[in-house]
Amino acid sequence: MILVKLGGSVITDKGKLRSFRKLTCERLAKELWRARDSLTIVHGAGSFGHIRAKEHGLHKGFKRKSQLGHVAAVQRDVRELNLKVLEALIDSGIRAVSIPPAAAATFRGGAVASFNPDAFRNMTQLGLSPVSFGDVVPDEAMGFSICSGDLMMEALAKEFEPELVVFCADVDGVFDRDPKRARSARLIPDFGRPSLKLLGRSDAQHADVTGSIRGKLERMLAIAQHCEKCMIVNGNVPGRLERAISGKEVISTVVLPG
Ligand code: IP8
Repeated sequence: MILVKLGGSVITDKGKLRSFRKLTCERLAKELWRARDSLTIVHGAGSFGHIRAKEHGLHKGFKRKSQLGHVAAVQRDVRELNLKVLEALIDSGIRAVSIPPAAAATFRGGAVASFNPDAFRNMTQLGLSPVSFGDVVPDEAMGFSICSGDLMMEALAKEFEPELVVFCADVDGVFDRDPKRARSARLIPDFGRPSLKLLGRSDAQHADVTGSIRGKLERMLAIAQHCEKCMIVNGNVPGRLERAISGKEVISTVVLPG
């Protein structure tokens, strides 16, 4: 199995509420189709989730009744995005079916409390490609919480031990500094746990409702323990995703088990 995360910053314009990057998503769908392998896909929420979730503190769980309308709106918005992604995938020939996180997992304190892989397994065995996504989910401790697509990636990697895990980001991989701010930033081609020390100072100011870059990298290091290869590629550059999933050489960061 190949497990792919389509990052929210690639398939949406993260600065503009509910803005879908249709052409990019359609291109990525075509690249995925050419892989012609057993595929499980997870996508981020981008501007269909993060903007409103941050504005109303949805990542902090239930605090006041006035949040509830926003919980409903974010749930609706990420489903709208999910439909758009499904449409792009199906149009490109991938038999994509949606599995929202709460259909397969329960959550406590913002973490996965239990995970039932049956829906993913059954769909995959039939020859379908499950598609999950970042969502607002019921939470046994917090009332509700945000399930990042990365949480689903980790649960799926642990369960299915894919041969390849690919994270599609809006940068070439992991850099020693923020490549969008520092022109001298250097790509780290192989990223292991010791490489965490190479990262610039706290990136908390870039954190979204599902955490900082450092936190996301910690999760990828954990995922790398459950697959043969885990890599980050730039989804904005045509062909990179396709090269990655066909095992060709490609500009990327390979995340080493740590
Ligand atoms: O974009 C976030 O998922 P992510 C989900 O994969 C929401 O981190 C609702 C903000």
